[in-house]
Amino acid sequence: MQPGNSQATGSGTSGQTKVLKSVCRSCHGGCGALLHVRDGELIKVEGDPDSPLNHGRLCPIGTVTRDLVYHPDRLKYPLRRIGPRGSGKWERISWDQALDQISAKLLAIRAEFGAEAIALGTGTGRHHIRWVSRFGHALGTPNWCEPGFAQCFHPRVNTSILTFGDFPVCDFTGEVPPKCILYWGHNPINSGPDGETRFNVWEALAHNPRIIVVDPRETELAKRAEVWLQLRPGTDDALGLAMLNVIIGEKLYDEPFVRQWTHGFDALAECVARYTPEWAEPITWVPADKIRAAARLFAQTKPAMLEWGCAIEHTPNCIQTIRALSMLPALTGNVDVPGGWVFGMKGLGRFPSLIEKLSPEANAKRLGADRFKLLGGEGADLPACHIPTLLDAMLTGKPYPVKAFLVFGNNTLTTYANTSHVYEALNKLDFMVCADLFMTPTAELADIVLPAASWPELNQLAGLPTVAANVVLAQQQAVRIGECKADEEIFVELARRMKLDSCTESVEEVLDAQLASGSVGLTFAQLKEKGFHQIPFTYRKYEAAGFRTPTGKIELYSTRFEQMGYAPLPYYEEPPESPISTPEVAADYPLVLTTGQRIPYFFNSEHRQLARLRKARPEPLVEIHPETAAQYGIANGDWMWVETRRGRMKQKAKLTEGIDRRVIAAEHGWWFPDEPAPDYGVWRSNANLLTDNQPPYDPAMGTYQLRALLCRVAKADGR
Ligand SMILES: Nc1nc2c(c(=O)[nH]1)N[C@H]1C(S)=C(S)[C@@H](COP(=O)(O)OP(=O)(O)OC[C@H]3O[C@@H](n4cnc5c(=O)[nH]c(N)nc54)[C@H](O)[C@@H]3O)O[C@H]1N2
Ligand SMILES: Nc1nc2c(c(=O)[nH]1)N[C@H]1C(S)=C(S)[C@@H](COP(=O)(O)OP(=O)(O)OC[C@H]3O[C@@H](n4cnc5c(=O)[nH]c(N)nc54)[C@H](O)[C@@H]3O)O[C@H]1N2
Ligand code: SF4
Ligand SMILES: [Mo]
Repeated sequence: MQPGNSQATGSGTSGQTKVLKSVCRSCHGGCGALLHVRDGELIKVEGDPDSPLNHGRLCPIGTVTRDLVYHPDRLKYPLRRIGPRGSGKWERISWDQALDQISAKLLAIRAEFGAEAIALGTGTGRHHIRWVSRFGHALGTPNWCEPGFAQCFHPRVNTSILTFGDFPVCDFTGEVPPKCILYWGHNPINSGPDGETRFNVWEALAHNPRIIVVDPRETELAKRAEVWLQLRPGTDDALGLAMLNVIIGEKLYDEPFVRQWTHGFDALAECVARYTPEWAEPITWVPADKIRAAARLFAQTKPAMLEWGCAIEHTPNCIQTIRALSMLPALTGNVDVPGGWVFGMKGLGRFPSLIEKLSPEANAKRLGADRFKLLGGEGADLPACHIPTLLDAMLTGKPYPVKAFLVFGNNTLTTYANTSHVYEALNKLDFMVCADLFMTPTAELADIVLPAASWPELNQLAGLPTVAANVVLAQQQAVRIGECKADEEIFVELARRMKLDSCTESVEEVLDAQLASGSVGLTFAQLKEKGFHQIPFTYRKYEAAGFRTPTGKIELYSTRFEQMGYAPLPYYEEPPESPISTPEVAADYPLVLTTGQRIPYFFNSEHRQLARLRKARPEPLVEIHPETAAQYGIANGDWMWVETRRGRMKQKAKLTEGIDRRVIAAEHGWWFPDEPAPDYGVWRSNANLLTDNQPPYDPAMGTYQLRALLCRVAKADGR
């Protein structure tokens, strides 16, 4: 820890402790936090007891925030690479030098190849995520991306907006607790729901709801569940369609609601008639009678909510899976009701994304947007480019060259699928910049590395649940480490230096403008004092205004999908690599692989530096059934190879009866910051050495395959 390196904002006199209200952003965020500052140092971080989102609690990651802020390996000043790419040789430079060099290089690339030759990358749900596209739009490039975008949350958001006219979230903070929760491909005990806090989930569980879990692994929630559907990874859509078949076939739906508020029920009924539980059983490996039991329990217990996770978004049929699953609450009338799915109050206001700065020609150049309209085109809420198409453009110069990549908070080599392909593409770039808290194997490939401020070091707004924004919170700067800058500040300074005609206002001006366009009625300075603002909630908003879809109803039959050339009704498609679709591959790679079940101590590839967290999970774990392990001579705790057609990696075997004999589950995000630069062991235990970023993709979203692949295993000699 280096106390001399930090300085508190405000005027606390020596010895006096100042307590600032903020919001933790070490995951997707949301927990209210109290930052205790004395003599310019962050001395304590605790949960805010007043926050309706966590009632004073913090998870293991939030608890060690001080260790993160003051970690000796934090990047503290800008660096310029002095050896060849990947040589690990760096020199310290000033911010002026860094910004001048970046500015000159980007202007030169823009002049020679066009703005679209500059791409921007970021990470999931970051405080600055909207600023990445804002800066891109000001610069004139439509190409920004995030490895979760086609794979995480946004498929649910965009599909829901087209189906319901809005994005539904679970009503965790209302008066009425849910009586039934269906957890689908989601384990919020470990992860926290996307855009809501895990503590709200725990509070709902305290009311003893009836629980249904759809998961190939026996999680803590699966152990508590009344019905656990242990499906084959990647077959969620088949299971969802079979549940719809039961709900419609046995007339378990809410008939008056369906009649008045849905569009296309008869077409859906006809569509799912063939998807019987008996049809689904051999595909999903779930017995037909269990599928019936789950469908009946969900339909007959009210209020019920669907808590869905990213597992359903890690397959190339993700959009139709989401469409099918979203019809479970819709048909059972669990929409915008207390204790069910609700639409939020949108308190946060409109973020000035500067998308209007992109000309129609520039917009049309967004890589992949012509094919994947829910990702980058007319069906997208926040249009982004398609990562595999971007990587191809870096590699081949087609459809046009991409020369520069600016990465603000992503460890590309660990979280993009198919690491070897990604590595090859990044090595083709003319210019790469990484802003991060720490040096990473990805940042080692950059030309310039910038030190980013961590969450207690910066000002921002957060709206929880994400998209719904019923609670608006201020994140506020308590300290600053070294020469770190908030990503937002870096964008403003770069825009000014490049003499762009927008994105040059100060961060606080933008925060105020955003608040002014919402319903909170406070400036950022006022909200900081208050900490958070909760918007009074109303249910059944559709009764006054209808649903914001072309038909004014929930579109079981989607007119917008039809218009864009996508299937208006859900259908099942077998994963592209599976025992059924590629038996010839299965002959060599007989096991089904899923990756990425969340670890409570780390956020994706982060936090391996933090000793107190790493002690809880020193090494990566891969789950395997004891009988399968025995077949390959693998014992609990052995290092074990997992190999696919793309490559191999090793993790430590965790033998468990809670997984099917035919399934392997590997953790994602692994690298070893304690090992030598420039690789930091990223080629050893990284699940994305196994995953696939090649076609087929989801036809509407461009999603690739992370969770239903074929693999083989073998005992490894050691680490
Ligand atoms: N502590 C912590 N919290 C996190 C994260 C983290 O890394 N660490 N990551 C954040 C991110 S980016 C996200 S998207 C969320 C994700 O959080 P969740 O949505 O909860 O997702 P996971 O834990 O990845 O997976 C949930 C479950 O899906 C199961 N699963 C695997 N394959 C399949 C399948 O094919 N079908 C079904 N139905 N289930 C399957 C896994 O066994 C796992 O138990 O968590 C966020 N929160
Ligand atoms: N195999 C497999 N791959 C997956 C998944 C899976 O389940 N399986 N999950 C996918 C999903 S759902 C997602 S969302 C993505 C997640 O992918 P990302 O969200 O991109 O996560 P990371 O690659 O871990 O990148 C986070 C980086 O940001 C840095 N960082 C943290 N805070 C800040 C900050 O304030 N500013 C800056 N500049 N940097 C910061 C961290 O140090 C870290 O290096 O991964 C995807 N990849
Ligand atoms: S759940 Fe997320 S927001 Fe809450 S304390 Fe943990 S890391 Fe922070
Ligand atoms: Mo994610």
